[in-house]
Amino acid sequence: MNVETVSTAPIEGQKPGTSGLRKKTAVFMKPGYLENYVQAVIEGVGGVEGRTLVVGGDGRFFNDKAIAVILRMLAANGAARAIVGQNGMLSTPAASNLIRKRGAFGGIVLSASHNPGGPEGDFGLKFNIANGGPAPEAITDAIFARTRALTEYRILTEEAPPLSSLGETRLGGMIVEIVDPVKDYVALMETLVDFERIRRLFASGFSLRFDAMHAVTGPYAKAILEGALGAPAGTVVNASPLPDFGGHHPDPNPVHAADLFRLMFSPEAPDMGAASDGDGDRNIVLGRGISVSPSDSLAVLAANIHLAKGYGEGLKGIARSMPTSRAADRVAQKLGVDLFETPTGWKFFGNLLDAGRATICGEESAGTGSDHVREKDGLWAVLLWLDIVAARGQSIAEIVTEHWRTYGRDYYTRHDYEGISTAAGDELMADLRASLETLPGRTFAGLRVSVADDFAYEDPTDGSVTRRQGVRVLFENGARAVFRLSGTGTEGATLRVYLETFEPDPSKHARDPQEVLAGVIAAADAIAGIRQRTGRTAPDVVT
Ligand code: VG1
Ligand code: CO
Repeated sequence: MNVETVSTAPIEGQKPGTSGLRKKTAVFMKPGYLENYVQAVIEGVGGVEGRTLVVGGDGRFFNDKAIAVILRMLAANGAARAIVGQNGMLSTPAASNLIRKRGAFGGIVLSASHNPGGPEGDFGLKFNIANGGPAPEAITDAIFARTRALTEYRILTEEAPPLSSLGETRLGGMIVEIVDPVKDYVALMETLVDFERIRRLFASGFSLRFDAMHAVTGPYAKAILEGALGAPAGTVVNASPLPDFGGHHPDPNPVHAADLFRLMFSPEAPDMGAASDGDGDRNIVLGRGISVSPSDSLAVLAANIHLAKGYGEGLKGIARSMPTSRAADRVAQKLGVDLFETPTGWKFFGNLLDAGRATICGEESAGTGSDHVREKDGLWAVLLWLDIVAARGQSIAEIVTEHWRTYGRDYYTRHDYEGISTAAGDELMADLRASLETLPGRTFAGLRVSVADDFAYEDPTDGSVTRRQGVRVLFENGARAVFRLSGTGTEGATLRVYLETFEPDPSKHARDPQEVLAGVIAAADAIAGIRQRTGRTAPDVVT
């Protein structure tokens, strides 16, 4: 085998964020950029000699070329086997499943998730560890440290094999095994939800539209929904993955999945609408005339999960990211199980799931998952909803409104200010942090602050501490505003403002969240000076 050792020098800014390294595609395609980072990953995780790794991505532009380089580098660094999704495709949850099922050392997942793809779009690379989950901070820190000290990388001179035909080939001393990306995932889903019951639901005329947004879930959704579960052909739309996602952002929010949202609020609405994102880990669920906020979705799924086939024993605990609404806390309290509040990003759930302390996890950003893998899982959440709908024989709207009647409603919205200058974003957060001690007792837009802090998390399983995870402001009426900067963007800064308030009275549950939260929105602006500092009069995205 011909290994070339190429001298190189550290490249600035190869720092993994909320979910791996994300950059403009053009940056990733610069000579040596990908190679440097992959070598740093290999060294940061302690080497890959003799090890098995899973490799795949969401099929975006540069996916195949990047995989070819990664395979040559894994082989040159002594890996024993690479398990690769056919044509380089693996959804994030399917990659997580494969790592676990095959007992791999870890995996390299290529995606920038909900960010647009293409030569002008974004690209990303994330390392997942043996439990199938994103590398925890100790490892991402080690990877970053390697990026700053690198002097050479190793790559095979031989070309990588084509990724189109299933089976094993050899690349240097490494076996490249191309696998069907869908098969194992379908088998896993069958153990978690009742396929027979959902089949009967579709046979009875239940209608669904699943929008795969030209991203990786298309083939999975077609195989499961239209194949195994017998939903009519055409249930899955935008089902063929495209390298540029058809020019759209594969983000299942009201802005980028506007067609689906419009349909679900129109007279032609099917019984259920759903969509996933670029790499298949996010989900949004809608009923006729109702969009289920992801925070509510977590709470409803937690409250009903015992009805699903794979969760008859109920929950060990519930975990949510800090900015996610407190709806899930009410369910945990009623069930008498623990509720864990973690920083944003799936990497913080892994330890809780491994330790058997949580069964279901969720984030307000359209992410839900369980202990079946170590990533959030878009299609799984949709299937779980279907199983619950089938078991309860009620519509999505009925299930959600009944949930609110039982637990009260946590009105919730997130306002994103995208592409503001890094300086404005940093200054806003720095000033907020500096004012924390003086906020309690003061009144903004009529709301009095009771507590303000910067969220820090101590992992209950290993004691590791993660600080500065977002500024929380609690008001005396129980409302909450949270401020943080996105860690997945590739240009400037994105400010996320998370706003919520609790309404126990069922006669007040049918209101528009933006109206109900108008006071909290005004108070958040008064506290942080958003309009004045960003020059924006309205958020770019409201979820
Ligand atoms: C965002 C979301 C976060 C999610 C992360 C990765 O991070 O807020 O909840 O875990 O994306 O999701 P940030 O730092 O931009 O707020 V995905 O589907 O992009 O892998
Ligand atoms: Co994603």
